[in-house]
Amino acid sequence: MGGLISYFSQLFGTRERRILILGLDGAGKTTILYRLQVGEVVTTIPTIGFNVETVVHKNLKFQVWDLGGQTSIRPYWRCYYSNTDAIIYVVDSMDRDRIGISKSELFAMFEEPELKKAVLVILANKQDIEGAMTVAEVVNALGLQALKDKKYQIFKASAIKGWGLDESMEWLSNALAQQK
Ligand code: G3D
Ligand code: MG
Repeated sequence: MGGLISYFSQLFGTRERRILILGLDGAGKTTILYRLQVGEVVTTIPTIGFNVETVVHKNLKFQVWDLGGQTSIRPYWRCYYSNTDAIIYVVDSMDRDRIGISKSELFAMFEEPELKKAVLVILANKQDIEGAMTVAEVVNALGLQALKDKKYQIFKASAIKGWGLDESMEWLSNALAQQK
């Protein structure tokens, strides 16, 4: 099998798990998806300006798209929200200019009833670049202190170097295993 998918093996044979990998464009989502080595990535374009990358391995389904940008396409995202078990929210720790937009997108997701019970993993990505925001800075900039009732964890990560992916996926897998 190989790759990080081995962390999720405890979930195989149970019900389907749906995991969304979200964040602004350029955050590193596609890089992470490939890095997870789940399987073949299939890209579909349900509507203009919005493409979805999907990877399925046994009963695990990962789907990726870019948040931010045109608000007119936002309603289409809802088609993908139902039965979401987890969200991997990827932040570009170098992108100080758009961390505020990333925050708004994150909090907009919490308004979605379908996503209320989803476990949240935040990856403060691009930690390999000198001058990147620290995890503490990302926590502050995203206003994560406001998340009182949400099950979440933030990790420092580098999709390029492979940092933080093992720990974060292990945490996620355990959190999902505890979900009813
Ligand atoms: P997205 O799918 O969220 O839009 P991508 O983002 O995965 O396409 O990544 C956007 C760019 O950031 C890519 O560079 C990618 O190589 C780079 N990147 C992703 N993760 C990291 C990281 O952890 N560290 C560094 N240094 N770069 C990263 P290009 O040049 O291909 O646009
Ligand atoms: Mg991408």
